[in-house]
Amino acid sequence: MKSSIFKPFLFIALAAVTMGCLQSCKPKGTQSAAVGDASKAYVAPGKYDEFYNFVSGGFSGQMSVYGIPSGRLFRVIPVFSVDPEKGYGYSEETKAMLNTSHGFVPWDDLHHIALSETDGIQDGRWVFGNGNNTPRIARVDLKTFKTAEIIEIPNSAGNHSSPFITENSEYVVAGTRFSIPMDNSNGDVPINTYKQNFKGTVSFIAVDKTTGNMNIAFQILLPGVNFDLARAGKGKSHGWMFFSCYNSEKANTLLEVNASQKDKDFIMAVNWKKAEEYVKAGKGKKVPVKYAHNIYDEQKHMATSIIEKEVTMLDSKELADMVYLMPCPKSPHGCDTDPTGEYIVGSGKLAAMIPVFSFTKIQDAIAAKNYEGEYDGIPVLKYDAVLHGEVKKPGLGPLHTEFDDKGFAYTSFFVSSEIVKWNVKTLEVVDRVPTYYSVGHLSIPGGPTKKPWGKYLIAYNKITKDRYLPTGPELAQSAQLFDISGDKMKMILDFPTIGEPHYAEAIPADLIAKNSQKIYKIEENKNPYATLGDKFARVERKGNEIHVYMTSIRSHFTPDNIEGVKMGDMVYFHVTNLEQDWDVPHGFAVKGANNAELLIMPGETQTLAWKPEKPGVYPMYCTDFCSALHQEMQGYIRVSPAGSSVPLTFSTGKTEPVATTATEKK
Ligand code: RUQ
Ligand code: CUA
Repeated sequence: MKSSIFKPFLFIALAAVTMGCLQSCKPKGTQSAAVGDASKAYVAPGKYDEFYNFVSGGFSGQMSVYGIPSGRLFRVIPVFSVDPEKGYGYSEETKAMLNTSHGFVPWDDLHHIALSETDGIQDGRWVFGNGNNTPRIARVDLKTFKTAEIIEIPNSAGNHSSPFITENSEYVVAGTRFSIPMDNSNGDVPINTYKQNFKGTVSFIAVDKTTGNMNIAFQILLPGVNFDLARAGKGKSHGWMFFSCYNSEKANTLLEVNASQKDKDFIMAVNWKKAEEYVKAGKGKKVPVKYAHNIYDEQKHMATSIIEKEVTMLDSKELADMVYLMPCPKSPHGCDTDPTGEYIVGSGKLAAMIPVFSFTKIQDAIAAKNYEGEYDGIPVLKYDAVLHGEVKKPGLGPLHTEFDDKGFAYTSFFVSSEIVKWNVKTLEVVDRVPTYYSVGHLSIPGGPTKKPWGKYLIAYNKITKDRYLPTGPELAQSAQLFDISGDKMKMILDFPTIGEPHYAEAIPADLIAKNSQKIYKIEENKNPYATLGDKFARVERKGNEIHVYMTSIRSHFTPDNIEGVKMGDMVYFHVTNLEQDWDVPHGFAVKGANNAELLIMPGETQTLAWKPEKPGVYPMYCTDFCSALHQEMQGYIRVSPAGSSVPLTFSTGKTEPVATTATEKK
């Protein structure tokens, strides 16, 4: 029955593919079936959600955090973006987070999420995200939900197959989407010398077990193809990383045609344990590069940025037994490994089936040197020798696959706008359900790990069309929630997302909630500009710099009257929030600052820099409703002309004149 419903559509859509139409098609007559049973997604007021969902924000450069099953938005975490709500990228302490080898870059395109793992199970410590455009990997600390570290990736462009993580968080990987001339070569070459001059790399970024701090352990120099996605092996395939590659044609123009010539591209299998041996044996070349490494110090409440100068490069042409290629039809996008680590699923965007590779067969084929040839010096394994089997006629435009806890895989189909559930061992399709519309990534709690938690599946759709009230030319981006606890998938909720959602991960709430930090301890505040009590509040002049050491506590600033600032001065408000209660941030804003507010957490110090543009009296106030007298939490700062003799004074609670000048006497 299933096939009779879908065959006509499959036929039409296949015809569309052959005609070169790869836009998504909206399934006909689906609108009536598109209303879900939301009672299963209902979380009563005051009740908690069962899972956190960390969702990439695409071209917003952010990450957002939702509750599942309610779809309630809890937080937007700025990562590769400035955020006026939190002052991230605006405060002096956070600006360095967005430093790169070519300066301050306050935007990026964040596609993929990776939650840290221990023994192949999500451990709730960190979440990683990639920046595509200025190749970067970020780490967000899940105690504070703040971006804690950003590392730039040299020799890379369009950092897309990133950041995928190994089962003990040994590494997050980053693969270049664009092949390019390497950073330390002469890049001024004709574009059509692609085949001679362009190379690809993948980077293995080691993650410190205790601190989470990242460093680029090594890069692997590879043929000039495009790397798209990646997944770590797990269990029996731990020690391997799999990357999908397209453009094995090495086209440098009109890729939609020229990179779709060959029947098969590749899944690349990297034996990273072997790579580690080569690094240890000194087989890596030290390559001069330049990349920024930014770390936020939790005690100083301050980021530092250093520029690193070198990376270790392993050449795939010279070092044997490290990299293998498996033919994969046709322009593969997703590359996903099942919970056992035995099966590797390649999703060829232009293929009408899904190939599933077997790790055991890959090992056998390598041992028997069962190659069909070489590609730029890298052995290409025989397709039939490594194939577990193909999922036949699953749908059109397969993109990504997630796994549940019962041996099933769920693949998203962009062109036919549906999710298809299939049995990983038997490769039989057992269920399919439409999405509204044109799904990209999928997420099942624990879906990419050794231990999927199952229960829900979330689809992140590319097109919303008629799902929500219109909001002008651009509609809300959208996710859809499915109940997968039974045999059949059931849609139970639509919810809008921030930015374009790509990959997301979901994790049981208790793995994170129990560690969530409530305050910063004031006695641990090591910010060099901290003011650890009202009595230390002061204003100091250092040449043309005015440093205001200010405290905030319900409901006043100390000091709240400042005079003696002169034109040409740069004023730094170093505001320390003395509160030691959960959820009592204070804000800080001063009129005329061409910047953002500060939002200062309890026990934290943050700094706003302000250069006054003309003499006058400027109000300042707390921006976050903090008590019944929040509206009274305000003050003034007076700015005088450059040559003025107004002395530098500051006070709180003083009403007599603090300064007298000739003009005021009149
Ligand atoms: S991608 S919609 Cu940038 Cu992960 Cu597949
Ligand atoms: Cu402090 Cu409002």
